[in-house]
Amino acid sequence: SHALNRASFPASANVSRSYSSGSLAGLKEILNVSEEVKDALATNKPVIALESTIYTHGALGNDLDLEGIARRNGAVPAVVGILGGVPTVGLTPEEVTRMVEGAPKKASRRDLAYLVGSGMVGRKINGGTTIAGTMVLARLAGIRVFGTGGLGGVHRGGHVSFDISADLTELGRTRMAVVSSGSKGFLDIPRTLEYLETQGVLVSTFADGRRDGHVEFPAFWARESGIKSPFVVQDEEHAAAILLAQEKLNIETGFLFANPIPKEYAIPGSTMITVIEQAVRESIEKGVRGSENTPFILRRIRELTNGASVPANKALVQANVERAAKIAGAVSRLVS
Ligand code: PSU
Ligand code: MN
Repeated sequence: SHALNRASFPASANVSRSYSSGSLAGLKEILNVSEEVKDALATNKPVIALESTIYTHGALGNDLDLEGIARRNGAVPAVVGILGGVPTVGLTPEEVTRMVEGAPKKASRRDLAYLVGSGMVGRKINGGTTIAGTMVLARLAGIRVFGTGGLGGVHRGGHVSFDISADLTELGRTRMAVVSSGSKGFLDIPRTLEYLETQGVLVSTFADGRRDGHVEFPAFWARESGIKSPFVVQDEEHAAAILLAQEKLNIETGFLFANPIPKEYAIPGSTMITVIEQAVRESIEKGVRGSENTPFILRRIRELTNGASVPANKALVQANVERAAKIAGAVSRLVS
């Protein structure tokens, strides 16, 4: 059953004969883009990417209504994931449910070809795409903006363990505007920002009426991290202009647009600190490594706060999706 089933390879997929770097030949047969998303992209309608790890490994529940929020703010939502080995941009809610119930893997950049290639030989695996995995597939589809919760980062002790999220290197190599609430407090935020600087990634925080010198990089549940944001972005149109400037400059690097959690949902850093320290300590004691570390810590934080972290997490993702939709709208207006 491990024998390569040639018949299952798309006939003209560019897999063996004429490999040429940078060519997108064969992509159409492999990447499944929904009709709605395809049509929106072809007609310059705003489209935003949404990730699926949030559903498969984030355990926030399935009542986030991110698609509804995108639509109410003028953008077509494109949930990205790997359904039965097929990389898909524009999953329906039913497809997401099927994926969540079908023993999904967490799919970052390194996992994509394994899951897709396995599907080609009849081993149909589901993959919830992380921010990095979502960026790769959404970029191939031609999407420019992506709304999500919290970016992965350099883990505490990451300068020793090397646990540094592939989200950071992906931002360094893939042009996509990622809207997140900064990085989670369980990460090493100063080193995460250093790493993004090395990768050439613009980090810019929405001003929300604050003066430029007074805007901190947000820390997920908290609006402030104690660290000044490298740059400040005034509004969605400003973000869109930066994105289009990058295209004109032909720089393939991505952006992080940080959107602080809505004030009424923010949890003070001091409240989270003991919980975060316990969750991180347990992950080290148990030797939780690799891709399992972030889901482990997220689950423990949820348990240790008796679920109190969940409404805040939901609210910030929803606010980021709204921002992303508005940025996509501004991009469409600027290029039309
Ligand atoms: N933040 C959350 N929930 C999540 C994640 C981040 O609040 O589910 C996911 C995202 O998909 C992110 C991934 O890309 O965790 C990072 O995992 P890692 O640290 O293994 O790269
Ligand atoms: Mn990691």
